[in-house]
Amino acid sequence: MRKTITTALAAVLLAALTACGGGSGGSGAGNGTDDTITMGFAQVGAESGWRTANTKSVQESAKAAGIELKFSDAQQKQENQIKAIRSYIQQKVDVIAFSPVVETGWDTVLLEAQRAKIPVILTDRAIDSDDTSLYETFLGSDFIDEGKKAGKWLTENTDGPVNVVELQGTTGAAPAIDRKEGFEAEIKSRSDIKIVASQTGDFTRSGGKQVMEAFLKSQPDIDVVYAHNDDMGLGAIEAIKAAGKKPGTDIKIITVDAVKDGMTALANGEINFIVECNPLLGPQLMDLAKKVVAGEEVPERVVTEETTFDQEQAKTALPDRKY
Ligand code: GYE
Repeated sequence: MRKTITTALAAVLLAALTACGGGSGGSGAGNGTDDTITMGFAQVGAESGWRTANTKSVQESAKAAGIELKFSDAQQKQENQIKAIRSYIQQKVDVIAFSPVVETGWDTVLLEAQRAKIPVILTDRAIDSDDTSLYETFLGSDFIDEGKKAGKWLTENTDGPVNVVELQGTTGAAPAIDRKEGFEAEIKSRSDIKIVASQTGDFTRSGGKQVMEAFLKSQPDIDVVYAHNDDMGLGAIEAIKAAGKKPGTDIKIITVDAVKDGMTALANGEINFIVECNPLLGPQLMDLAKKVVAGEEVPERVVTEETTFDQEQAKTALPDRKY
């Protein structure tokens, strides 16, 4: 943890220097005037119900923890996220947290943060880099496991032959890559289950609807939709209904997330199974940020605990669902 200690020392030195010079009127420790931690958070976008809940959790938890939050929305574009991170480096925030849109292409900007001695926390999505010194910790779900849970339900609840169409998340994003991988690994045990078509719907409702419309035209025999998130599954439901079929019955639907709209469709019988992915990462993120800024040791991986829901379980869970 040499890097974090250096970071803490640098913060103390900077604070001392600024204090001698009379201060500059900023509010974050990065500006050197008080002990308030300033966090720059580069969010993916506002593509789904999951993301909306995640953003709210981060904003509310920062407030509760007394952390000053600088927040940006990258509209699902990596270049926007890189720009946001660079601006946080320039503003000398105390810590940068971000949820990388895609897995690759981060080394340059994260090296810039490292040189500026600003610690980085990955939240929700991981990066694919050999240099693990570029970030302090990664807080989020095990997406491969989520894909496996979806595949397991399918193998245990269907008789063959089963034709599956897959609605993938954003191309290159960790949850899209891993949910596909976990699902495929699990259905391998059943040679009568086939993925007959697979395409990205970009994690959005409109994307899921559009791709499903095309699948319904090109695939004569669809038994199951596996959507990498609820929103794309909800879009697929619209397309299936428009094609005169009954979602949940004529075509079974499996999704990931378990946000309120997804859980409602599950309880109503239009979705068959949902793997939970918890978006309420804010409180844990703020705890980790405080530790990292203080130069304390943190685990390099913090995994979120999650469950699954069938239709009956959704009916029971829905009234208390927070997102
Ligand atoms: O499942 C999806 C969102 O990264 C876990 O991103 C997140 C995913 C989530 O758009 O709904």
